[in-house]
Amino acid sequence: MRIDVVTIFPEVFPGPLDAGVIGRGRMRGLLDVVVWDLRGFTDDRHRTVDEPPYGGGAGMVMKAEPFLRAVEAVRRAAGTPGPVLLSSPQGRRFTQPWARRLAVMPQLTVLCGRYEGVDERVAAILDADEVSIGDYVLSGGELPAMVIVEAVGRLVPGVVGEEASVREDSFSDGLLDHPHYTRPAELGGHAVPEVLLSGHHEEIRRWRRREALRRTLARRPDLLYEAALDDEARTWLRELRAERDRGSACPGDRG
Ligand code: 4GX
Repeated sequence: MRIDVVTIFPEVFPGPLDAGVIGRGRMRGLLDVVVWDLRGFTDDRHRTVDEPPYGGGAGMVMKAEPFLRAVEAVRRAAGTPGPVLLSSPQGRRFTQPWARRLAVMPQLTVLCGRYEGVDERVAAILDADEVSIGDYVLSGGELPAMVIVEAVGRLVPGVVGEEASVREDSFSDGLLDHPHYTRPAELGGHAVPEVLLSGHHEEIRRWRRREALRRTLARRPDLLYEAALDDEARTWLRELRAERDRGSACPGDRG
């Protein structure tokens, strides 16, 4: 897979994308990250990428033409053009299912905005999807672009060596992951749950799934609306909700 990134700060790449699983995936040619300097697509002496907003107000807005020219160059270079993303707090939330849909594409372009944003016509003309990595304000789209490359890149077949670790990840079934433990078996008065030392694979599977449900209910009940739960999980969830509500004044206040 090829991911093209358009930015006014090309020097911050590859940054963390040189390390670990993504770094190795790039080295092995499974993933190609190509970074483009937006200023290379300006046409004035000052290499201007921003202008004051029409209608007035604070800050600057990124001009459309450099982005449009950059994407034209990306499309010429990439051959097989894929979707264009624009990172923005106004975007739809980036999720694991979205990452999975992107990971089957041969190519992806991520545009990094700065300042107050990017001229609205960029997304309209390029049919770009605005994508938010979360509800907080950053000063540029470079970190979101890296987040997207990391989340999508590790889903490209072969990038993560062990297929099972992608399959068993948090969110793979729409729930949070279960707790993990490693040696020593006792630490600061905290013992590893007995069942994990028992060698009973079926009991371990059931414990993990139940703990994943417990955590999801406690921390991210919103995920339970979307999760595909089988009969076993729905039964446990009823038990876990009852357990929780026995200790609370106002059941129903939570998920
Ligand atoms: N998830 N930012 C983008 C400039 C900007 C604003 C509007 C396009 C439209 C962010 C986030 C994020 C800060 C990146 C503002 N560009 N991006 N930048 N949260 O906060 O994606």
